[in-house]
Amino acid sequence: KKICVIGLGYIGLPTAAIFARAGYDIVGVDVSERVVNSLNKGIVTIEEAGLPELVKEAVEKGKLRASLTPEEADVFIIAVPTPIHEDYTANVDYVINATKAIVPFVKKGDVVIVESTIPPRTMDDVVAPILQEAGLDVQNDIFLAHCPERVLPGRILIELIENTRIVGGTTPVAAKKAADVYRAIVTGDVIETEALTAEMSKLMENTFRDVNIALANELAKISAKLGVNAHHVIELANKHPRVNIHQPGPGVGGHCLAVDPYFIVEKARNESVLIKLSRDINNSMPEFVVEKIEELTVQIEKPKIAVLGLTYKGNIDDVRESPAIEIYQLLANNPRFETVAHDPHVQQDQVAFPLLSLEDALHDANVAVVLADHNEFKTLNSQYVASKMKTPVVFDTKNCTNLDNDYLTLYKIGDLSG
Ligand code: SAJ
Repeated sequence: KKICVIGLGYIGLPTAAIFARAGYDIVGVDVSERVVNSLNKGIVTIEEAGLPELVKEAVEKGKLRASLTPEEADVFIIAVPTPIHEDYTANVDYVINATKAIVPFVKKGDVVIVESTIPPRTMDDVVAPILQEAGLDVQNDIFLAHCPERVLPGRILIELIENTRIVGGTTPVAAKKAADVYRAIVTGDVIETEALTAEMSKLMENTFRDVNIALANELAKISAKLGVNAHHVIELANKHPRVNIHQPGPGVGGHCLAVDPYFIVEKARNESVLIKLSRDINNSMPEFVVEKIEELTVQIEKPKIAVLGLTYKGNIDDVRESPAIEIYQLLANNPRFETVAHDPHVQQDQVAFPLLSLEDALHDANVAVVLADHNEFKTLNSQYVASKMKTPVVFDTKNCTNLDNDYLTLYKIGDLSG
């Protein structure tokens, strides 16, 4: 069997590699020449545990290759991004373009799967009509389904195989045919449903998390006001068997949690009150962090702030929608501060400002603010940090460091008592 995977990003590439390992012939399609050329040399351009080895092997065995244009195949998997417009509505242009690009190659009996996260009704209202208008009968001749990806960056290769998959067909037969594609590689359950239910369940998974994080972030703000340690409160409340308060932080980033809830809001604006408010609360966290940094440095004339961590979460290289970048910019735009940044996982060409080594960033700094829970920060040594800084103050917004108050003053997002 041959599979054509459109979009060789965080989802498409690992998916392509796993199917290739299972013995399928895979052609991966991407609009970027750089991505296509590197892949054909067996080189991976994204950071994900285990991926370089897997891709290299698949390419060497001739099971995986890349191309700028789609080809005939038995199965088409569309895994392109769905970014968000400035007015917080979904931009499904890449999904539309990918669907149009495969149209000339889709034949009777083929399975067409959209993995990209999409607003509810996109399969029925946008994707199906494109294929239909091109003369393909989506009720009978081809099998069209939405199978949302649900993997966690950093654990993609494990979760692609072990997680339960939801397959929403535009017809029951399509659901079955598409589900069978995944059953060849997935050890978790593969559940068949309708396209709209699949679209909505994917969006609600991330919305559930976003709303719960908003609750934790609100608790952090309340705790700052009342002078109570939010981290202790969470730990104790979570001893209850049915309570699971999430972790407060500098905001919610990434291209999933910070985006997907808006896809629901867009389609049911008046009804999505809590969902919208949660987005607003999480979006307010960078400002909250900067406010606290201002409070910590009122006495200092031109405080030097060392921003440690720019990715949207720990141990990845992804800076998309990262609240850390926003915090850096808020600080850098404020002439009161001298702001420097360090991130061991980010390359200089990913950001528009200079990246320093840890040592240079900490040198003579007044406050070090930890914005990502990278392993490198979890193991920071108190004496080392204190020895480099001018005034040894650390603000840990991820509650991840193991620094001790003997050598420096440690503030946390949920505990600003110092
Ligand atoms: N965060 C908190 N507090 C928490 C948990 C997370 O502030 O208690 C923050 C993180 O620091 C980060 C953001 O939330 O900025 C999102 O991180 P995440 O690890 O929760 O999720 P993502 O965006 O990397 O991946 C999510 C996952 N969804 C769920 O866990 C429900 C993943 O399974 C999805 O596949 C992915 O979105 C996606 O592509 O939709």
